[in-house]
Amino acid sequence: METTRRGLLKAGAAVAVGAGVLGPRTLLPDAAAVGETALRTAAGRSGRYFGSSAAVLNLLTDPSYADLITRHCSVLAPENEFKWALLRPVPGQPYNFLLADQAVAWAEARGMDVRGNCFTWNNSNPYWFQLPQFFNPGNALAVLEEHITTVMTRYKGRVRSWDVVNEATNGAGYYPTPWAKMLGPRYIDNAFTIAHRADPDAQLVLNEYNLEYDNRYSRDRQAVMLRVLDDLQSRDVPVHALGVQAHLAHHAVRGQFDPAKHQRFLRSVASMGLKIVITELDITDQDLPGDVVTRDREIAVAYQRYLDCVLQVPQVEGVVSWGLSDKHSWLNSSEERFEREDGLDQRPLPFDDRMAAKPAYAATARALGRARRAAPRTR
Ligand code: 9MR
Repeated sequence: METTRRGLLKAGAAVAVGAGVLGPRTLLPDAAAVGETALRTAAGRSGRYFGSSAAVLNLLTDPSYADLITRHCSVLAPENEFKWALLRPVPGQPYNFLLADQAVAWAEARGMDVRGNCFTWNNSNPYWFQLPQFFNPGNALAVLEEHITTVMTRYKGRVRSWDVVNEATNGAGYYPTPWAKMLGPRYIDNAFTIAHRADPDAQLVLNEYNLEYDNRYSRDRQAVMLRVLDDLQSRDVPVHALGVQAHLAHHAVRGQFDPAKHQRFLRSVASMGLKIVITELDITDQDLPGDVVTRDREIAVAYQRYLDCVLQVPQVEGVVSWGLSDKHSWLNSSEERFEREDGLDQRPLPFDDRMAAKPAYAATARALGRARRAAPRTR
């Protein structure tokens, strides 16, 4: 996530503080009523998958978290292990596949599919992208090709879906990522073409954030995204799915989310023959009071609202949560912390920091349970 979005989420939260909480509480099931159905089982009933990101070090060192992910997920998205800075910290030196290999092996041992996040992004890049002797307009395409080809060839047939291009747009057009600066916006064509050559069977995803709301910023981003996808298709660029990150904020799901309009946007994407993956779902709670019961209830209402909307669209093929327990959410990690004014940890995920199901779990299970049947998978 980059600065603009962080700022927006915080600004929105500040406005919403003190606005009170609303929501169709009576519609919410509690965890006991749903039982503790595995979320992947609930998702499977409509032909979908349910997954989560996780840092492999957390999976290897926190057995209760490993059990939770194993039980509920049919897809693992290694949270950072495929990022450029980790795989290729030093130019000219061998790749460091240690953690990525462990993550893929962990998932395979449990029969889980893997989602790769991500190749080109503005963030998580190695320091040498800033040094012209290593990264410049003359060699950027070769650097891109070598990297994507090496990584995808290593995991060919083992990573089913890749976020080839991440966070490429803003409300006005293309976001000035290092790639856009070096190669112009056609770096997107290059990245997808290279990826398709490396593993023709892999699902190739354009992954984007803040496409969800009915506010000006999100609407502009949706319009840009439809244009970008249309342009890519007109040039036969092999993009197979749109990744909708769904890093949501409670106040925005409550006040700036119009399910009918969002479905319309998703259907426009689907009408282009593309699939849609919900790639990074979580819901921040800065605007809510500290009281855990209220917070958890309102976050669950937001989960229900969002998932009931997107799961009516058959081309939404699956949901990946960005972490499963609040204990390991990036929103609470020291580097990325999304501060609440009261200093409390965020509670953005379906399970609490002791791996106990929260109302958001029940809301997720219920939304998955009444989802419309998914269109058949093509990849
Ligand atoms: O959750 C990830 C966090 O641990 C990392 O420090 C951060 C930077 O690499 O990336 C976070 O994940 C991001 C994902 O890769 C792309 N979409 C936004 C996610 C949240 O920033």
